[in-house]
Amino acid sequence: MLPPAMPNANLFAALRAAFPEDLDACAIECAEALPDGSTPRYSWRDIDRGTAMMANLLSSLELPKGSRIAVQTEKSVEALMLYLAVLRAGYVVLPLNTAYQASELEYFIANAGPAVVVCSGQHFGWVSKLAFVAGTSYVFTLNDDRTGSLLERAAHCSDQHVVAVKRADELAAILYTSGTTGRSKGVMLSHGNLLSNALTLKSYWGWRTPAEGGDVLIHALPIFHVHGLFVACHGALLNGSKMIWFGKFEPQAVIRRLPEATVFMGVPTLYVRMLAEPALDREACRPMRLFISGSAPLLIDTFKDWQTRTGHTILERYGMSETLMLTSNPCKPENGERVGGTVGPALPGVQVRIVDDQGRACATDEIGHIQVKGPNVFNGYWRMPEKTREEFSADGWFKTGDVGQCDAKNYVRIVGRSKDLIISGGYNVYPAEVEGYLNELAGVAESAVIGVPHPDFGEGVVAVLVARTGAHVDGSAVMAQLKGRIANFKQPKRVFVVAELPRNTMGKVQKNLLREQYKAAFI
Ligand code: MCA
Ligand code: AMP
Repeated sequence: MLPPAMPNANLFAALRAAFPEDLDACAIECAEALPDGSTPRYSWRDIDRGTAMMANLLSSLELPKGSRIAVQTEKSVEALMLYLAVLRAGYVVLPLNTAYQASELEYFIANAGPAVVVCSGQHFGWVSKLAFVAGTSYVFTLNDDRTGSLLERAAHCSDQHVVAVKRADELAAILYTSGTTGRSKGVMLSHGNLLSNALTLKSYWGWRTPAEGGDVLIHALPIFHVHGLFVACHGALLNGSKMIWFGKFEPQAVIRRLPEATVFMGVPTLYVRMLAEPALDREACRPMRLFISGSAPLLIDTFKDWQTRTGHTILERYGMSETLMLTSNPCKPENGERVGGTVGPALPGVQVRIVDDQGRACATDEIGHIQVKGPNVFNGYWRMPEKTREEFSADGWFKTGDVGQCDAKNYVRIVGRSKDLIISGGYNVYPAEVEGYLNELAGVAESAVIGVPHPDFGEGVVAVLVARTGAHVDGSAVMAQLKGRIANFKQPKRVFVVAELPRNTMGKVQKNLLREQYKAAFI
C-alpha cells in the first residue's frame, strides 16, 4: 500500500484504471491487413499483458532513473504499447517523426542522450551507429508487422508488472519542437501535464464510457506528436473506448469505417482530403458524434463544406507541444455553440490572456499575443534553462508565439503568428532550419523560406534563393539535393531564384512581401 500522501501519479496507472471490466472486449481493431492477410484485433487484456512484458524488458535493463527511451518506428499497435510500457516502467519517452533523416536524428539523440533507442529494422544500421556513438546502451528494432528484436526480447518477460510510482511533476515525455532560431528544443512534459489535460478533455468533449453507450475512435494520425499520441490515444484509453486503427490515413478507407465509429480527430488536411471523396455524405457519418480538428487553422470553407456535406459541425481546438490543449469549441450545447474560424474558449482549468507588445491586457476583440497558464503547461525545455526563461513572461505566463483576439464570449480567434513558423499538413516547419540547409548548398548565397497557401497542406513550403556571383542555381537541382537530408515535409515544394531578397531599412528580409509575391505558387 502507498502512503496516502504519495498516490501514484503515473499516467499509465490512470489509463489502466480506466480499462473496462471486460478485459476481453476489443480495445483496438486494425483497419489494414498485415502482410500475412490478417487484420489484428487487440483486447484490453492484450494491451495490459503486452505493456507489462515490454515494461519488464525495460526494467530488466537496469537503466538509470529518468532514462530516455527514443522511438522512431512506423505506426503500429506495438509502438503504442511501447509508449505505454515506457510510462508503466517509469522512464521517459522520446517519440520521433519517422520522416526525420540522419542529421536530424543525430541531433535529437546527442541532445537527449537516450539509454535506449527503438527504430525500425530497415534503419537499424545507421541508427545504431549514431546511437552507440552518442552513448546509447541498447538499440532495439520494432517493425509494423509485429516483428523486431524488441518483441523477441519482450516475449521472454513476465506479463505481470507493477506500475512504477511517479509524482505528478516527474517527467513522462520529451517532444522535440524546432525553434525560430537555433536547433530544436526538447519540450519536457510531466505525468501531471498529460493526465490533467486528458481528464479535462474527457469531460469537456463528453467521452461516453462503455456503460454510457461507448465511443469508438477512428485513429488515423501519426503517433509521434501531441495530436495522435496524447489527444487521441489518451482520450480513447482513459475512457475504455475502442479504436479503429489506421497505420496510414487513406480517405476512402476512413470514410468506409465511419459508420462504425463515433469520434474522429484530424488535422485540416485530412478533412480536405475526405471532402474530395464523393462517398462522404450524411449517411456515411450518421452514427458519428464528434469530428475534431486541430494542429493547424481550419479554413472556414472547409468548416462550412463539412457541415453541408455531412450535417456535422467540426469542433476546432487549439494547442501546442509545450502546453497540450488550450482552447476548444464546445462539445455539449450547454457550453455554447461551435463557431467556425475560432478555436473556442479556454478549456476548464486553463487560463488564456491576450496582451500587447508591452505585456498589457488587450481589450475585447483587440489583437495581441496569446499567453497561457495551467496545469497542462510544460516544465521547460530539456537542458535549456535560458530558452525556457525567454518563453515565459515575468509573471509566469507561457508565450505561445501565436497572435489572436478574444471576443465578448471569450472565444479565441488565431489571426497569425509572431514566430516564424510554417504549418504544412499539420507538421511544423521552421524556416530558419531549412534556410540553414539551403545556405550550405554550393552556389547559394542566401535564402528565405516562406509558407504560402496550399490547397491540400494548408501552407506549402517555398524557398526563394539568391545565387552566388557567377554561380548558376537550378530550382529542381536544389530540391533534389535536399531529399534525404531533411524530413520530406520540410522540403520546399517550389524554389525560386531571384537577384536579391527584399529587405527593410534594418536589413531584415521582408518575408511579408515574399509571401504576397508567391501567394499563388500552389493555386
Ligand atoms: C507528406 N508530405 C508532406 C506532408 N506529408 N509535405 C508537406 N507537408 C506534409 N504534412 C510529402 C510527402 O513526403 C510526399 O512527398 C508528398 O508530400 C505527398 O505525400 P502523401 O502521400 O500525400 O502524404 P501522406 O503520407 O498522405 O501524408 C499527408 C498527411 C500527413 C496524412 C497529411 O502529413 C499527416 O499525417 N499529417 C498529420 C500531422 C500531425 O499529426 N500533426 C499533429 C502535430 P514526395 O512526393 O516528395 O515524396 S501535433 C500539434 O500540432 C499540436 C500540438 C496540436 O495542436 O495538435
Ligand atoms: P506544435 O509546435 O506542433 O505544438 O504546434 C503548435 C502550433 O500549432 C501552435 O502554436 C499554433 O500555431 C498551431 N495550431 C495548433 N492548433 C491550431 C488551430 N486549431 N488553429 C491554428 N493554429 C493551430
